Amino acid sequence: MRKLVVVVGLLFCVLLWVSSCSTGRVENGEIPGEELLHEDDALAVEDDETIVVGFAQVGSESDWRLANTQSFENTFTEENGYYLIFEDGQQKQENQIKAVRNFILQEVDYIILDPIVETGWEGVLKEARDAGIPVIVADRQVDVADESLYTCWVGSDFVKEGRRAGEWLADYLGKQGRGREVINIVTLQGTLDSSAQIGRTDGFADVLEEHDNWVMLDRETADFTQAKGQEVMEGFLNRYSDIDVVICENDNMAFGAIDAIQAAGRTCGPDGDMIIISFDAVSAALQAMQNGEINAAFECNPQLGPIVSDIIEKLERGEEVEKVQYVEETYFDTTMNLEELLKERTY
Ligand code: GZL
Repeated sequence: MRKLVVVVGLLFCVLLWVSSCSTGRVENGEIPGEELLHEDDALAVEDDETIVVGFAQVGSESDWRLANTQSFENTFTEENGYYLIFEDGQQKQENQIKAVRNFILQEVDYIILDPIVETGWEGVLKEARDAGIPVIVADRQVDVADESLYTCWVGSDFVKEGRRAGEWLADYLGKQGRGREVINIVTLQGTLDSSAQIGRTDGFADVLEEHDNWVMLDRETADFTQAKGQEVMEGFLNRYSDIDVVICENDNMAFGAIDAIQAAGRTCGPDGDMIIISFDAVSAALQAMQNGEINAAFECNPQLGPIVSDIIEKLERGEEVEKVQYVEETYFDTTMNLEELLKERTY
C-alpha cells in the first residue's frame, strides 16, 4: 500500500527545495533535484500502486558509476511501477546523508544507498528504521554493528576480485619466465575506506604475501578518477625508477596512469615496460587492452538495478530476502578475442 502522504511529502519537498539547494546531479544546466518540483510529478505518484524509491548514489566519478546509475534509471521507471528520486552524492558522504534524510522526509517506500565509504552510517540508518523505511545497500557496503539497520546488500566480492588479479599476475609472470624475478609493484587505490578499495587491496595483498620476490613499492589513493590517477602515477614515476607492475583499482585510474606513463616517454601493456592491471572492465578498458595498453581487467558488474528491483518485489510480497547477494563476475586479458567481447559488452 503506497503511502499517499508521498504526494504531500513530494509537494512539501517542493517548498523545502525552494529554501535550500538540493544535491541532485546537474544535467543540461537544470538545477539539482528539480525533477521533484514539477507538480505533475508529485501527482504522478498519487496512485496507490507506484513504489517510490529514493536512491543515494556515490557520484559520477567513473565509467563504471555511470553504467551503474544507468542500470538503476533503466529499471526504476514509471512503466515498471516505480517513481525514482535520484540524488548524486558527488563523492561526499555528507551529501548522501542529506539525501537519505530528504527521502525520509518524503516518506519514500524504499531507500537504496550506495555508501561512498563503509563507516559513519549508524545515525541516518537509525532514522530510516525509525521511519519504517527499508534500506537496501547496493555496491559498496556499510560497516555497522547492528545489521538490522539495513535490509540487505547486493554487490561484488571485492576481496575475490583482488585475489583473482594477484593469481592472474603470478600465472602471467610464470609464463614469461619471471616467476622468481624481483617484481616491483605500485598500486593506485580507490577511495579510502570504500568497500571496493578495501577488498581489492586486501585480496591482492593475500597473493602478494605468497610471493617473497614481489615488492609493493607504494600504494596511494587516486579516488577512482582519471585525473587523480594521472597525478598519482606521475608521482610514482618520479619516485621509483623501476616499476614493473601498476595495479589500478578501477579503469579510470588506469587510463590516467597510462597517460602519465606515456607522457614520461615510457610504455605499458603486453609489449611495454610496465604491466597494467585494472578493475571494472568497462568497454573503454577492453578497448585499451586491444590498443595494447592494459594487460588485464577484472570485471566488477555495475548492472545492479534489476537485482535490487527483484529484491523490492519480494519484499512487497512479504517474502524473505538474502542478507548478502554477490553478483557474477569474470576477467579479461589480451589472450582473449577482444573484438568479439567488445561487441557483446553492454557498458
Ligand atoms: C565498485 C565501485 C567502484 C568502481 C569504481 O563496486 O564501487 O566505484 O570500481 C567506482 O569505478 O568509482
